[in-house]
Amino acid sequence: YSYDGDGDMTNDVVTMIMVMEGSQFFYGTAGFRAEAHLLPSVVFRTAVLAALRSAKTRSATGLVVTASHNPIKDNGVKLADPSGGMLCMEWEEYADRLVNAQSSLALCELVGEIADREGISLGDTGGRILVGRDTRPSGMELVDAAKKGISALPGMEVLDMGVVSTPQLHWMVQATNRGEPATEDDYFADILSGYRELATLKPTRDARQKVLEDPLLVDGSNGVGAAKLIDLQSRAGVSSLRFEVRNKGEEGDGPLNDGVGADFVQKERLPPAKFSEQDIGRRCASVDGDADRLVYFYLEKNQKSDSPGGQMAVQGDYLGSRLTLHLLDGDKIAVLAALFISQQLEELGAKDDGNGGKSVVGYGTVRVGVVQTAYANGASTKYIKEVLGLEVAVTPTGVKHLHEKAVGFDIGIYFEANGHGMILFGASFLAWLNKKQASGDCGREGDDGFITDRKAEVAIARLVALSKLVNQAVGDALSGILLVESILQYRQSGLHEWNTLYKDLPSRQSKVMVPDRRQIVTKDAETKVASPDVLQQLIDLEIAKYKHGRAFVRPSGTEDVVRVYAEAEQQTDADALANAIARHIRSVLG
Ligand code: G16
Repeated sequence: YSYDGDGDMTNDVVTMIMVMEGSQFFYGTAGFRAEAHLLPSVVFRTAVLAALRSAKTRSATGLVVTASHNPIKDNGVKLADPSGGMLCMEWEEYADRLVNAQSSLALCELVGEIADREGISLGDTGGRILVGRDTRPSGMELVDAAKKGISALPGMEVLDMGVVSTPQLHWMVQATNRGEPATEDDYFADILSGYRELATLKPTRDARQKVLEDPLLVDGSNGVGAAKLIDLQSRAGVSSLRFEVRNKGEEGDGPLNDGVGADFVQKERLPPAKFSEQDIGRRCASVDGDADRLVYFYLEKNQKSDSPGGQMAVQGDYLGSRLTLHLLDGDKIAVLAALFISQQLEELGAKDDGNGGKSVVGYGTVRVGVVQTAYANGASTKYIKEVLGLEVAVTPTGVKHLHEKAVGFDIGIYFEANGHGMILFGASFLAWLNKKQASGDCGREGDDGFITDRKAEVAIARLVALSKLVNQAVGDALSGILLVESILQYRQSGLHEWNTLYKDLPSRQSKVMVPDRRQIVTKDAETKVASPDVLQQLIDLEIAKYKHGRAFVRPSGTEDVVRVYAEAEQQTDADALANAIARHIRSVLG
């Protein structure tokens, strides 16, 4: 509690501990999200939890005020654990209970209960919480609520990092707990050092390198990513990294995430605002509102178009009329990264061990795995398993699940189709790479002494550089751009060649609004509905009608909708399957 000079609880704190009567909040896929005016109390209470977690772990934790891809009227709050990853899932239950406690007394009792269970002495807490926010207008007020929640526990230090991307805040928490400098300058220096190292390890230049000489055209979703990308480019100071950023959230630009951003491009398969016929053939990318998701795309003139030219009234006019958008989503990024890593392991002389691992002399088995969700296009999974010969693991939606699985690999590549993901290097394999690089002993004993294996040496240097370039805390669109640009430069190819590595099966995603989405309970990594069972029976009957049909439904953890995914051999079939399932959801759930 905070008290004013007379010992009364201050008004603003009283406001913070009130809960909206009848409201129910769930920590969901990635923190609490709702219309911003509902959130001061939610943020205050979540901040109390961030402080408790810091006290428990005796490490810094993070709190970021953002609703990522949601519309501008929403806001939200997510917590970063001391590792820099998402809040440990066992503590999500505490978050739900704290936020939904119906009185100040119940709230205080609950704080006491958590402290007892976790062995935290409330009289002797201490800790540090890094707080950040995205560009939403409601952000400042909610950061104030967070600061009050943190200060409700004695001895807590708040570090206000200001407007940052969500992945920057996660990175800062990770760096702080490693005892390393953790400012925004340090973040940029870290990811750029990996980029610069990789750039020096490109294969010899040839004429095809021209492919990447144009700047990358980036849709900033009118959010925090736009300014950060411009900053990244100016700090990089290299000609190979040039961006033309549109939708920067400046005067004359539209609202955050409205007809722009990675979520819009990936779900609608439409060009974002301010992209047009002029951009045909250019290398384009789109980030989301808090810059933790990334997709690439390019536009092509639609040959079948018979629609007249002239101004386009709405963006939707594009599709099926004048422009075709070729999407390179999270699955394609995962494949590009997996291919690059496999090539480096080959240069290191790795051999398949017959159990999905790669055997590397001097280290042993290197397990490389790709972690996906049910949204992954079936064609990407097939390519990873059959062409690259790598293991694939499937988890429920939410990077917290994918990250947990990826930790089990020496190199865990995880990406959701929506563009959220990263590459995680296991500590022992990374230590081995670093040691090899430092000792320079890549080679073998020959008749005339030690023969350096230049190929292996370069491959090791590339993998070490990759581990620096990729934000090791959480999926990050900025570091993702450095990753993709580096690999394209290495391959000396553009988006078309990347896109033709494999052909996506046609798919359709849609959202259905129902009175209570939580009536749907899923199982088997969200691929099946456990209840109501009749819904799964109806879905199975629909799937059976289409060649290569696959579909599933799940309640969203960030929006008040049920999501539908359908895949089939033909686009019209995928659309029909998604529509039929949406109708069944309405008829079963109302
Ligand atoms: C968050 C999560 C992602 C998840 C996405 C959609 O992304 O971090 O892992 O894929 O929500 O989740 P759902 O389908 O449950 O709404 P973001 O970018 O919105 O923070």
